[in-house]
This record gives sequence, structure tokens and C-alpha cells, in this order.
Amino acid sequence: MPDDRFESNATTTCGYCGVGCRLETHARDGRIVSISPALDGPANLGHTCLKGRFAHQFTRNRERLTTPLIRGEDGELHPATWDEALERIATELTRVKTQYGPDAIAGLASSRATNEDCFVMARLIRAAIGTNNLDNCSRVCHSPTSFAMRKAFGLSGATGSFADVDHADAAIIIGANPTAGHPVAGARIKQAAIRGMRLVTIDPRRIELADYGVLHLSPRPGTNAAVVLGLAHVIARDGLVDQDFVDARTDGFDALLDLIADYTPQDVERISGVPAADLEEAARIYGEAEAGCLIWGLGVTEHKYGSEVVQLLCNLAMMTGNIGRPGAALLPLRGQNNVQGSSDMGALPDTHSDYRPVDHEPTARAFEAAWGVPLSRAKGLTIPQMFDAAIGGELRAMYIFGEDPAQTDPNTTHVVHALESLDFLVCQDIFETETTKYAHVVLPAASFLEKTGTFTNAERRIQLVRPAIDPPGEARTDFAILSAVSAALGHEMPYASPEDVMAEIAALTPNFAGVTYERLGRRGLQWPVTADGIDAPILYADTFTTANGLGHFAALPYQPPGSEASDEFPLILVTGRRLEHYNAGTMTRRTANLELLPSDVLELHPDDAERLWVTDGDLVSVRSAFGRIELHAEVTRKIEPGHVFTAFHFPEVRTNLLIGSSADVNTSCPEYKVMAVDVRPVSEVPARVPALVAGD
Ligand SMILES: Nc1nc2c(c(=O)[nH]1)N[C@H]1C(S)=C(S)[C@@H](COP(=O)(O)OP(=O)(O)OC[C@H]3O[C@@H](n4cnc5c(=O)[nH]c(N)nc54)[C@H](O)[C@@H]3O)O[C@H]1N2
Ligand SMILES: Nc1nc2c(c(=O)[nH]1)N[C@H]1C(S)=C(S)[C@@H](COP(=O)(O)OP(=O)(O)OC[C@H]3O[C@@H](n4cnc5c(=O)[nH]c(N)nc54)[C@H](O)[C@@H]3O)O[C@H]1N2
Ligand code: SF4
Ligand SMILES: [Mo]
Repeated sequence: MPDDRFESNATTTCGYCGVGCRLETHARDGRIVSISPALDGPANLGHTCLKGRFAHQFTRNRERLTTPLIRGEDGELHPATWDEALERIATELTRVKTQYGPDAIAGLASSRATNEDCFVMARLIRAAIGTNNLDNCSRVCHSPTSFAMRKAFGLSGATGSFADVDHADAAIIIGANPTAGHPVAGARIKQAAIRGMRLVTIDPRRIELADYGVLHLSPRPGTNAAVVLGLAHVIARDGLVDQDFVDARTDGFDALLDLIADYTPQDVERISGVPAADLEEAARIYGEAEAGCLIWGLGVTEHKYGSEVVQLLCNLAMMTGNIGRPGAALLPLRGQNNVQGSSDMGALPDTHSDYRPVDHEPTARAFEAAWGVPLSRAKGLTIPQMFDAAIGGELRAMYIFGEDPAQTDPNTTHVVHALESLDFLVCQDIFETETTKYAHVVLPAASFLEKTGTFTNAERRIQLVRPAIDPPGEARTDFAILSAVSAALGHEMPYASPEDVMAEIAALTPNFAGVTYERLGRRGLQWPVTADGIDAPILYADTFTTANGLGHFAALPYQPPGSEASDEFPLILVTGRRLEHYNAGTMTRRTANLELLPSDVLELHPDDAERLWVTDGDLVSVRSAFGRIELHAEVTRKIEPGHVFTAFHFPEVRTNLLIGSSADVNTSCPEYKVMAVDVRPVSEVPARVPALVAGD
């Protein structure tokens, strides 16, 4: 609510995670002085976490980019004017395009930026440059969820809303740690569990929510498929199938029944380590619920068979009829503030907005008519394919907008090699990052607290973003920068403001047909939004959005992960997140959150610590087949013996030196969650080991 103690007040949407909390910002003298929760925010109901409420000091940090930078003859980045930067970009991209063709250029769109920014980025890459080489961070995150849900049900999004948690009598959370990654949703789940919702958590680590649940299963990393097939086995065996739903609404169930015969609780215990009795109890809790939710995260997707496990989760919901009703939702916890939206907008190599294939003629023609240029019908490159092509010499230039692959993508050595191989790299960010080290031009952008637009949260809710303060120095909004770059390349876009962009998105995107800023108002709308403005908190009440209107079961067997413990690498490293820091950490490391958590640490079970002669706080070396890092150990019982855990928020640690190129079979989402490693105290590392450090 407006507060006259401040010079300006704006209601906006948090730019950190996919919960999409609505925030009241209060500014004075051009700086944010405080942020409070918006009481009517539908996803946050008057709450925020410590990031949304307090982690805003980065906006006026001295290291913010305030002018464009151009790399000089001396190899250093130097301040430059906007005209110089735009001219350099236009000259270099035009040269590459003329010499090698448009497919020698690729772009990454930012899932931290707005829908409008991502749509304009898609137009820049597709229309101004002429290629479909465009991808976004969803590739390394929930692309398996998107793939699987489109296959099973039709649409790429949660089937319900966070509010369904309030109406569920049971929920399974698998491979997600919401009290760290989606804290406001995590708190809502806690409240529901306290009120009596029966919560089952499935995670190799004893996550905080396990203490609020009735049952915690701790599978070996990479064995989710066996666990989920086992749950289906028990549901079928114990007569908990909703046969009416299966008969009326789905196809493919018989093939699943044949497959799950082989996944008895005893078989599953052998594969996953989950006690047979616990698996049976979990199956009954979900199978007997009147309304049950399935909630998942990266512990499902960032695996070799991540997209298959999401399909197996869709099976569970269909066989029990737990879909399309209040309290019966599938809620993938989409990660970044706008990773749902960047993909919805078509910042992907194979789809325009609404996930319509680039070779779908009517769609391609509609975009051609709107943009006035011919568009390619050929699929573009995914992020890992871009890096391979850069090393192979086919890709010569990249435009990286709000993404830090040199820190966050897997196999850092390979990524750095790819970035170094490019003739020309543009980065558009709010800070210098590990990736800008390889850029030829760096463009200073506005942060989410300094711009207008919309973000789409993990429940498909499109919400307004409003500026609380001005961008620092000469930094410009992403919308303004991308429009200027496109114009410099000779493709003038006609939009005067992000609102104009939304008008075009609505005109070209059936699921956004009725979206206007006015209708979004304070509470947003959940897509699909009909032309007269009716939105959809719950999908699939009567029919699925597949070609035949039926939900599709998938009979997919368990297959082992890409990395397994060996004599040389006896421990399994799992990576994930910390409450206090956010992904590349560019923002949260420049706030007081750094005092709460000053570094990444390696979680290690006391039994392993004793065997390795490591005590709490010791510096340890972690080595995989791909690289080696050093960090301090935290000895804790939160983790099972044989496993170790760390995050990836600190460039000085560079966790992703350890991760290889193994990835989801359908979407190339990296297998960040399972890597065989060797851990030892640093003093014990023999002199010859540094030879194995990545890059040698
Ligand atoms: N504080 C904070 N919040 C964030 C982020 C952040 O960096 N910091 N990042 C945002 C982003 S981009 C995303 S995508 C989300 C991610 O949010 P989550 O999906 O919750 O992400 P993670 O913590 O990476 O992984 C979740 C859990 O998966 C478990 N896991 C690993 N392997 C397996 C397995 O084989 N089986 C099972 N069942 N579990 C497994 C891990 O132990 C971990 O507890 O968070 C978003 N929110
Ligand atoms: N080991 C390991 N690695 C992982 C993961 C894991 O679980 N384990 N998770 C993966 C996942 S799920 C994800 S999503 C990725 C995230 O990886 P990234 O997308 O690389 O990380 P972010 O920190 O979200 O943001 C990227 C960049 O956007 C910039 N930025 C923020 N806001 C804006 C803006 O408004 N405009 C512009 N132009 N720039 C902005 C930030 O400064 C930052 O440099 O990391 C992946 N990496
Ligand atoms: S829960 Fe997510 S959206 Fe809400 S304040 Fe925290 S980081 Fe922001
Ligand atoms: Mo993510």
C-alpha cells in the first residue's frame, strides 16, 4: 500500500524465484529503503522470504555495470559510449552473418528478465539475425518437466496452483527442497502439513520439510524411476487405481501395468535403498487421498532420465485421478522468476510462443506477417549444442543475455573453451560475471527493480513488474537495449514500451489472447487466458490438451544414472541450493546475505568424515573425472553416508568444474545431481593430483 513516508512506492513482483511473491517497494533518494510483502499477492498471501524482502542492496552496489564496456587491444574491458557499443555489435554480427550465415550466431535469453524482454530477444535472434539458435536457462533446469508434461497432458505448466496445497489431504514432494528454493511455497506446505495434510518427502537428503511430514524416503541419487514405478506397483496391487478416470480420460495404461509388475517393493529396495515397507506406506498415503498433490524439482529433472521420471509422475496422478480438481495438482517448482515465461515466449530453439514448433506453417506465417521478414523453419541449437558448435568452429558469435554459463553450466572447462573459441561475444548483464570475462562487448542492464514488464511464476501466473528506482548510471532496460541492437542491425521494432510488446504477444499467442496490463492488475492471470480475460487456475478438469484429448501413460523402465561410484571415485556428489544465495550469486553475494552464508561448503556424513580424517571446517579437495575443486567441509547427519552435497553459488569454488556432459536423454538437461567424486583433506592430496585439475 502507498506509504507517504517514502518518496516513491511501487507494487511489483519478486525477481528471484518462481514463487512470484508480490512486493511493496519503498524508495527514497533514488534508493530502495525497504520492501514489504503485498498483502494481496496471490502466491505469497502477505509473506516473503529473506531474498525478496531484504536482498535488494545489490541494486546500488558499486560494482553494478553503469556503462557499456568494449574489450580493447590490450585485452581489457574499457568503458565506452552506447553508440560505440551498438556500432561494434552491429559491425561484428553483420560480418559473421555475411561470412558464415545467420546460423553461425546464437543467443541465450534470460529467464531472470521479463516476458516482454524474452519476446523481443526472440525477435532479435529470429528476425533481425535470422536463426533459431536461441535457448534459455530452462534447458539446464526444468526442460524435462516441459517435455514430459506436454507429452502426457498437452501443456507445459503446473496443472494447478499453490492454493491446491491448502486443499490437499496428501502430498508427495520428490527431489525438491522448497524451504530453501521456494521458501514461501515451502512455508505454505509446512502450514498444510501442520493442519493435517499427510506429507511424504523423497530426497537423498533429509530436507527440512521431512520434519513436517509423516514419512521420508531416502533413495540413492538417480534411482527415482524405480521408486516411482514401485509406487505405481503398490497402487495397482492394492486396488487404489481410479479405474473410471483411467477408462474415460487416458490411454496406454495396460502397457504400464505390464511394466510395473516387475517393480515389487523388494526390487525397488534393492535398486534404490528405500525400505519396501516405506515404499508401500507412501503409495497408500497418496493412493488413498481424496485429493493429492505431486510436487517436484531438480532432484527429478537434472538426471540422465529426468524427463522419463516426470512422465512416470504424470502416470501416478492419472492412475489415481489426482488431476484437474482442487487439491489434486502436479506442481513442478519452476526455478527462476521467469523461467516459465521465457519458454512460454518461445525463447527456445524449436518453438515459437505457446510451444508451437518453428516449422508449424500457420504459426511461422503469422510471425512473418507481424515481423515483416522470412523466418527459418529449421530447429536451432540447444545450449550444449551451441558450445560444441563453438568449439567445432561452426558457431562464431553469441549474444548472452542475463545468463552466466561459465559459472552455472556443467563442465566449466568445456564451456570456457567454447566461449574462448568465439570470434565475438556480447554479454548483457547487471554485473561482470565469470562469462563476461570472455566478452568483447558488455552491455549494462537494469535489474528487475528498475523496469516494467511481466513475469510468469511456477503456477503459470503472469504478474506485473513495475520500477521502484531508476537504473544506475547509463544502464538501460533490457527492452531498450534489445530494441536498440535490433535497430542497429537494420530491423527496427515498432514497440514504444513493454506494454506494446504484450499487445503483440497477446495477438500472436493463443494462450495469452486476453492478457492486458489492465487485466493483470494486482493479482495477475494464470494462462491460458481467453480473449475475454478468463484465466485458468486449474487445468484439465474435463479434458487434456493432447491431440486426442486423452492423458497418455508412459511405460518407461528404470535405467541407472550416468555416473556411478567406483574405487577411484567412491562418493556421490549431489549439488543444489542454499536459502541465502541465488544461482550464480551475482546479486545475493552483494547483499547482507553474504554475512549469513559467506561461502559454499561440502556436506559430509560423520561416518565418511571419520574414515577420511576430515573434521568440521577442514579444507577438502573434491575430485571427479572432469576436474577438482577445494572448499570447506561441514560434517552433518542431514546427508546419508556415501553422499556429499554442495551448492554452486560462489565463483571462487567453481563447483561445475566437477560436472561432466551427461544429460537427460530427451532434453539435454545436465545430470547435475549425480557425480562420482573422491574427497580428501587438502593436506593429504598427493603432489601429482593437481595434474588432473580441469584445464590441464
Ligand atoms: N535460495 C535459492 N532459491 C532458489 C534458487 C537458488 O539458487 N537459491 N534457484 C532457483 C532455481 S533456478 C531453481 S531451478 C529452483 C530449484 O529448486 P529445487 O528443485 O528444490 O532444487 P535443488 O535444491 O537443486 O534440488 C532439490 C533436491 O533434489 C534432491 N535430489 C538430488 N538428487 C536426487 C534424486 O536422485 N532423487 C530425489 N528424490 N531427490 C534428489 C537434492 O538433495 C535436493 O534437496 O530453486 C530456485 N530458487
Ligand atoms: N552444479 C549445479 N549447477 C547448476 C544447477 C544445480 O542444481 N547444480 N542448477 C542449474 C539451474 S536450475 C539454473 S536455472 C542455472 C542458473 O544459472 P544462471 O541463469 O546462469 O544464473 P542466475 O544467477 O539465475 O542469473 C544469470 C545472470 O543473469 C543476471 N541478471 C539478473 N537479473 C537480470 C536482468 O534483469 N537483466 C539482465 N540482463 N541480467 C540479469 C545475473 O547477474 C546473472 O549473471 O544454474 C544451473 N547450474
Ligand atoms: S519465495 Fe521466491 S519469489 Fe518469494 S520472496 Fe522469496 S525469492 Fe522472492
Ligand atoms: Mo533453475
